[in-house]
Amino acid sequence: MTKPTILLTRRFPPAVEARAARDYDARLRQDDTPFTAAELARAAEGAAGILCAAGDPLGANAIRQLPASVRILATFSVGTDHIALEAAKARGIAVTNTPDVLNAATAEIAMTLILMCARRAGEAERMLRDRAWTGWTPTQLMGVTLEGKRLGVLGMGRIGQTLAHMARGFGMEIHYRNRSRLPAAEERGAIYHDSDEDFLGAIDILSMHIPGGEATKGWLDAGRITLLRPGSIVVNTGRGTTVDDAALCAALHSGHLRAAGLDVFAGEPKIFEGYHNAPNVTLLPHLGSATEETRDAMGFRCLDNLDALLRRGEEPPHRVA
Ligand code: 8YV
Repeated sequence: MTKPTILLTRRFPPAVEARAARDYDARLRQDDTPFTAAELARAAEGAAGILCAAGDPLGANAIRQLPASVRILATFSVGTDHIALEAAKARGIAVTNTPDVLNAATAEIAMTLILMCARRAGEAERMLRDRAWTGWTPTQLMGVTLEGKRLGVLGMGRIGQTLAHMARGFGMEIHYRNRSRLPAAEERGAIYHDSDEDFLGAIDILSMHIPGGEATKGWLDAGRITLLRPGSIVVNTGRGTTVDDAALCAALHSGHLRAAGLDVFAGEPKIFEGYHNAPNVTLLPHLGSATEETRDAMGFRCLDNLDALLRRGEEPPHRVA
């Protein structure tokens, strides 16, 4: 039996590329820069599946240009906001994602940012690198301790719940805002809020885990930031588009917010200019899922989905469109 052809749009972990090459006529890339829409269409000529990632051109226009051979887009991400799902549906192209396998890694990055913000680790590290440390003092770089603080999880899905579990280990009290209240077994004592006002006014640290897209664009705007208590911390590991960057920067400069930790940005890899000189912001380059274990598991999940449709003619297990 001839192997189906798939295109891998980026360089993926070696174990993922090896499995792809074993089971498919796999088009691997040496160059790791994202294709343009026209390049993607050309590279996918004759391919039945595309293993793609965030940053690839998968808007409606690019999907319309894909060759007729393409039956499935398996994205190496849980988020699908970079893909025009309706356009894929209209073309009869299945879309799959990689839920669950990145819960721990992404929650770890949220916890990293919470710790860095609370303990001013970014500022402190920059001070040493700048050769600006003149010696220990009793009041130098005082942060806040996490024990007893109220963590507000916005979007209590799988990643949010994993973070809540970690934060309980630091002695934090968990509050959450979600589309709907979770069953008690998943809530595990976390306090549900049915309005943004209640939620934002009740917490010390906001951790954002909501998807991107039109519905959540600019969710954390000036009005909602005002609802946070003075001295609060904001962390975002979901999607950058959910934050109004100018409003967040203004609240950092005014001191209304103690600190912010961001792993995701609108318009990545460019970031809002104001973040470059805000002293109390910690910036990471979208590291959420970047562990060896997780990136292998994400790639294998993509291949499981491709296998289901292209090698066995079955419904892919993680189909989102
Ligand atoms: C991905 C992510 O690795 O899964 C997601 O939604 O944000 C990341 O962890 C990245 O988007 C590459 O596709």
